Amino acid sequence: MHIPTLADLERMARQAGQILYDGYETNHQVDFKGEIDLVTEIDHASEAYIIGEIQLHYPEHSILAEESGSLEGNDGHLWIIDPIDGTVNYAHGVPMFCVSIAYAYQGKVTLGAVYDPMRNELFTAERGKGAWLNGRPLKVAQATELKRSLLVTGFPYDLWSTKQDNMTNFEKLAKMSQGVRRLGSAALDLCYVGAGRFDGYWELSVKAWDVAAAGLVAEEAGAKVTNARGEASYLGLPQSILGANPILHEKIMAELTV
Ligand code: LIP
Repeated sequence: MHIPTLADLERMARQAGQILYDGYETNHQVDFKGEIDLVTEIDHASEAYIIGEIQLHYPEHSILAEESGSLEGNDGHLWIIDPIDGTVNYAHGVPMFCVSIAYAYQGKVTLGAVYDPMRNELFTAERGKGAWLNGRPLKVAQATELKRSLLVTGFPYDLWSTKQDNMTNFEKLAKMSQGVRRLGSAALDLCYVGAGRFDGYWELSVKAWDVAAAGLVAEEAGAKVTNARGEASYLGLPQSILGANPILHEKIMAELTV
């Protein structure tokens, strides 16, 4: 069966990123999936483009996409798509968002591409071969002490009501590290760990499409990426996640209340 190459994902991510870039400062049609969980017409346009490309070139493959849900096909070949990761930022004109495309073969993500069109930064990874930013190899930061680390996290869309609001973790780690940032895009958070910009990222409730591609980028750059309990699988729905170099990973995990 026809399977994609990393170059195929790069092309699709760049083209979808152009859709995001072209629509960035237009007036958006914003719909609400929840109190603070929104979607714009550009999310739909980006996702329609990506799904169209997959169904044209890989018609028998399965797809899991944030806005369209699951499109069943041969489950040995699964595409996991976030058409805009950082949708709230995008809707408010904050230039911190990306498109995320992952391909999984027999349940394991093998190819990933995360594209930030505002910075023209394309993060890519191929399992067992490495991770790159615009073609340059990536390597995680080597900080091993929390007090010398810059961390990043995020908060769920049910923040107003959930008991798992991550606030205790945020305060605790903010007082043990050089700081904890909240960018609003899980995919960029995790890619920035891979790039050594952040030393660690955790979040208590992310979706597979937020982190499938960026998790591979971080892993192939040398990070240990698990759920927040240290279990290997982090692609359940929804799932916690923790990524950092192996030494710091253990130190962050020891402080988290999940
Ligand atoms: C977002 C994540 C972010 C998380 C938000 C939301 P979206 O994804 O990237 O890290 O904190 O709750 O899940 O909705 O922009 O694709």
